[in-house]
Amino acid sequence: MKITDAKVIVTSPGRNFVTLKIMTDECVYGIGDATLNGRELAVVSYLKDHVAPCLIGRDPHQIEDIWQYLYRGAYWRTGPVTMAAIAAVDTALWDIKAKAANMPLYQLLGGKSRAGVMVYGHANGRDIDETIDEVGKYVELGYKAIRAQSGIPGLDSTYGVSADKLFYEPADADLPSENVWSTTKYLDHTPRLFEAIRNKYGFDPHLLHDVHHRLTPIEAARLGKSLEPYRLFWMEDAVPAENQESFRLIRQHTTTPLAVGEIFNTIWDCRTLIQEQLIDYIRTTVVHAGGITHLRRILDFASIYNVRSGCHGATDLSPVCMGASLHLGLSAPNFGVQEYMRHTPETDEVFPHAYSYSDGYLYPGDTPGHGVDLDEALAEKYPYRRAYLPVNRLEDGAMWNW
Ligand code: GCO
Ligand code: MG
Repeated sequence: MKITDAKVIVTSPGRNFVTLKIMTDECVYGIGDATLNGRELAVVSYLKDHVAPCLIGRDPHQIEDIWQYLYRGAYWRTGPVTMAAIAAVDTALWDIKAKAANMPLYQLLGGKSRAGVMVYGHANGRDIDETIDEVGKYVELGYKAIRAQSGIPGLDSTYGVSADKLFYEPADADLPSENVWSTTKYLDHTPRLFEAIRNKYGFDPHLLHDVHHRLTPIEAARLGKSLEPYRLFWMEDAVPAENQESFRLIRQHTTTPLAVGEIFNTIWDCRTLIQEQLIDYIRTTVVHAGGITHLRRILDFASIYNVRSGCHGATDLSPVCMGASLHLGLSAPNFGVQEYMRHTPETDEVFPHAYSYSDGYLYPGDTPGHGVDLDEALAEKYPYRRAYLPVNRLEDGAMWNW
């Protein structure tokens, strides 16, 4: 088999997605997600101008060799743009291999380790009462795990709180909108939120919370400690993690489980975190961490240290990434949970897929490949629109982490 073409498709059915379609001389094609929120066109150029020409004529079955060729061969290693481009190629090649084998991808990854993939949904409200109601909606839908975020008294807008509940989209502006942040107000408010949720729903649903890189290590330690009575499933992205050693300090002070890694690109970004057992869940995902090939390497490494997966699954990761992630989640021995922020009906129509939700779990389906396709004619009807994530400032105007 030979690769005959590699086409990059940009579409915006409510938000931007970049997709790579690799064609072969045997009429089998594969699809990979290459979406990098707010920096989409950089990956488009990387793929079109620098990767596609190198793929033509290669055997698509040589997945590992092509991965190494693109990673080592570029000389300039790692980084979100490079790794999203490599991920797209890798995902498309696994799709081709599984289609050629006439098997769902999870079979090639070792078969099922579990019946379904437990997912968590996003409950968010302007205040504690509204958040409690939103958590209730997810309980009704059968979710076993629910992330809870709430507006903070005294702050106009906060990360993770949206008007449209089920289809929340953070990349909401043509130029970045601005939020204001107060750590003091947040640290006072958040334990109250979880106390109220536990009082209402008891300890049955798993509860998760995303700090979105807002704290310093000692502040994160304090938050983790104050949330211990509410037994969270995890506290996510408590601090920025360029400095992996920060987590040593948090870990010394709290038994609240820790998750991090949605913005990591390689195993090197989490090596210390995993090896020193400073975290419990690694959030790297297919599109931003080098595809199935590299993410599987990270998860295998993590399994030795009792770290489980908690793959990122926000709306900016396309259904193609979700499909691929579900196959890996079904097979990985150390799967933990999969984030599931629902895509809009428009997005689902552009990306017909075999996966389905039922009673708190996603199932990848048994279609050969990863089970997600792209309707190119429909995709064309939604041209690219520039869209940015917000930025965040402290009350005195200084830039802070978003
Ligand atoms: C999450 C994330 C997202 C990100 C978004 C950025 O946990 O789902 O933090 O909401 O902010 O994916 O592109
Ligand atoms: Mg997050």
